[in-house]
Parts: sequence; C-alpha cells; structure tokens
Amino acid sequence: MLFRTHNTRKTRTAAVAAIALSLALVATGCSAESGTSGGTDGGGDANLAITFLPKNLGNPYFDTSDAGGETAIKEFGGTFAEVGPVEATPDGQVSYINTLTQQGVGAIVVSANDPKAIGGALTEARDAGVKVVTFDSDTDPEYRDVFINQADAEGIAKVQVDLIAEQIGDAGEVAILSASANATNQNAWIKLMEEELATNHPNITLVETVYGDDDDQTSFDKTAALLQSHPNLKGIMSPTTVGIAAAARYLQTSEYKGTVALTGLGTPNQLRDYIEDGTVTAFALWNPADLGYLAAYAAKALIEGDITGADGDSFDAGELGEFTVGADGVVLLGDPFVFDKANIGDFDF
Ligand code: RAM
Repeated sequence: MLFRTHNTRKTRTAAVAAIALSLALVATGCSAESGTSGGTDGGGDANLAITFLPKNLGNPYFDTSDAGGETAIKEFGGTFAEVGPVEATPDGQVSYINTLTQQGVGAIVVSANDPKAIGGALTEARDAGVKVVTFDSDTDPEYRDVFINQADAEGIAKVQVDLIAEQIGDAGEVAILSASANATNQNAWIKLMEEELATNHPNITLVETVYGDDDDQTSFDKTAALLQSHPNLKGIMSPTTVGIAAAARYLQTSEYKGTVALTGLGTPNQLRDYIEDGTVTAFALWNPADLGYLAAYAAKALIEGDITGADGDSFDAGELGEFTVGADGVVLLGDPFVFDKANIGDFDF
C-alpha cells in the first residue's frame, strides 16, 4: 500500500509526483484499517507493544495517521493500540502516559499538545524503559528519542503563505485560525508564516491569530468572530485540519463565500465539498498515513536497539524504504503537497 521515495527525492517535481502516487495508493490501502487490535508480538524478545497517543481523539487526521501506524505494526508482528484524551489540552495526555508506563509498553508514539507539559511523564516512561517517539507535534527534544516530522517547517509555512497570497492578489488583511495555543507544531509554523509574510509579502497584513483548540465548534465560532471583527478581511489561513474544515463550513453558507479566501492544512475528505463548490480553492497537507507508518517503524527500530535517535542512525521503514535520523533526533517524512479541484478526486483520506 505504500511506496518508497520520501527519503530519496531527486527533484521537487519528482517528489511531488511520487507523493501524489503514494497518497493515492495509501488511500485505498489504509481506508479499511481501524480498530485497536494488532498481531501477536514477534521479533524474539523485543516488546513490540506500541501505543499511539494523538493530541485528541475524534480527529480524522489522527484516525488516518494512527491507521497507518497500525498497518506498519501488523506488518512487523507487534501489538497496536490507540488511546487519547477527548480535548487537546496541554496536560490531557499525562494520565495516559502514566498508565502506559505502568503497563510496560515497548513504545509510545505521541503528538504533543505542549512542548513541556508532558515532559515529566515521558521522562518517567523512558526511565522505565519505554521508548518515546513524537510525531506530528514535538515536545522539547530532551523528552523523546526521536521526532517524526511530517515536512520541514519552513516548507509548511511557505506553502500556506504562497497559497493565500495567490488567492488574494498578494495584498490585504489576513488572519490565522490555529489549533490550541500551546501546540508545538502550529506555533512553529505560525512564527515562520509571520516571517515569510514580513519578508516577501509587504502588502499583506496579518491582523489577528485566534485559537479554535482543534475543536470543531470553537473553530467555527472563532471564524465567525474573525469575520465580524475584521470587515476588510480578505483571507484566512488555518494550519489545522480541524480549523480549516470548520472555517470552510462557516464560509460556505455565509455572505463571505467567494470573497474571503481560505487555505491552510486540511484533509481531502473533509474539504472535498468545499473545493467542489468553490468555498476553498487549494490547501496543503502531507500523507498522515505515511506519517504514522514511519513513526511505528521508528518505534520498532528503537525497541530493537537498531537506533538510539543519534544523528546518522538509519532504519528500515517497510514499504517507505530506509530513513536516516538527522540533527536533534528528527526524521523527515517528505514535502507538503497541494490539493485543488484538479487532483482532489485522486485522494480518499
Ligand atoms: C490537526 C492537528 C495536527 C496538525 C494537522 C495539520 O489535525 O492540529 O497536529 O498537524 O491539523
């Protein structure tokens, strides 16, 4: 269901084409995967019980990434589980981490709501022998073994700014609708988006950044409030799949449809209708299933002692091929990919 090319990119064009192919393939391969059961433990004495801990449950993005993890874990004969809080609060994951430590899992694969709030619990887990992989949203590096980064932060920031600039004629007021205020990934991207706007788009003004907490209703309400407080708003960037979907739903039936542009990071299935009716023109993302798949293989490599998370360590990631750990224990999946009316029909996740 997956392919290998993320780590052997030759040109940007080739990479984008390859990622498109991957997304198309994985869409079919992973759509039937769900649930919390896995295979039986294998690999000799290695404890391949690997639990995914998303920012919160009920987000299709994490459903897809964690299903990718489950696919990988079944492939190598480990045991997959997924647990997580209902709300994406800074310390909402602490009790789950403590329980997993008591249970003696082999590894925790976590997307952090805050760079520090789960640090103490993760340190206790690691002291007890549990390997810690962050993916999607990192903690401070001292709290984990490796971070599986979906795409380079500069690229994620730039693709969103490029899209909004294109959609509003490179001038006017824009706002950002983010996830939770402490999210490591969103905050890193927003900082770089601000820099990119200041450096390359002098006629665009960022008037406000608001937080929908990766909660659908809060994100919807924040969109309404933004449009009310800024009557000259020309565009919204939402670097969260929950935020962009809620904002699109608001815009679709509002007087702003077609006049206020919306872009950011979304999943094709959540945004398909809005692309088709013109509420949204184009948005970006990577392949969440590949992200979870890669994170699971990194957990296996840590558990089996093939890697420690040191710069230059390399490991096998099944159908994605061989990956190498970079500086600060970061493993890079690939490039972001832009979805629009012309290609959205090729994807199902
Ligand atoms: C949401 C989450 C996640 C982020 C995506 C783009 O699903 O906030 O962390 O990576 O959006």
